[in-house]
Amino acid sequence: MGLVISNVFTRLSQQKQTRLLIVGLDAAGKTTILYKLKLGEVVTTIPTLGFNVESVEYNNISFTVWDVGGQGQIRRLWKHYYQNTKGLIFVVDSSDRERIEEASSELQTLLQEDELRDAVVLVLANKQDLPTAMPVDEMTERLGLRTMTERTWYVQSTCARSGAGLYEGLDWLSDQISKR
Ligand SMILES: Nc1nc2c(ncn2[C@@H]2O[C@H](COP(=O)(O)OP(=O)(O)O)[C@@H](O)[C@H]2O)c(=O)[nH]1
Ligand SMILES: [Mg+2]
Repeated sequence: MGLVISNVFTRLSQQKQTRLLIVGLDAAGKTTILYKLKLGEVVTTIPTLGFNVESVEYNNISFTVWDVGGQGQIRRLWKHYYQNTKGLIFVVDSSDRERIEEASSELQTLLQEDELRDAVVLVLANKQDLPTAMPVDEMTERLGLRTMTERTWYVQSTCARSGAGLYEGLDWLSDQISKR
């Protein structure tokens, strides 16, 4: 995986600085993805109580990961991480039907952030190995992406545990970003 990923990100590494955000509801599989990619040492920081940020630097690319959802003060702190974001990777647990609407509304809220307006959007429909997982088509529909024509987005099915689909998704992302 490590080697393959280094190929995927070669193009991006040639750019000055690329920030990629990996966000989604808790338990979607973000941390699993981060470790699966084996990009380097994962550093966890806690800017304030209850808000965990994981980050990895890989060449000129920084990956920043946190859980979205919930209410209150914490939301305002997210903004500190929006600047220079070229790619938004939104991870969803495809088997979590109960929270798919919450995930959708979090994604829509993020997409309205001014500083994220130019970010390319990669949705990872994760946990596709589970028998109850919603297929990509249904995820696309439920996340309200079909009608979203003003953004560049893509939904990739993944299984973070095995790593399946991660390479394909990131390949699409780095391709889109390096085109800009
Ligand atoms: N079956 C299955 N479980 C997964 C997958 N990805 C993550 N998980 C599990 O889901 C749980 C939450 O994953 P984690 O990475 O901590 O989610 P995070 O809160 O988004 O960082 C863990 O028990 C993972 O092992 C997947 O693709 N398939
Ligand atoms: Mg996590």
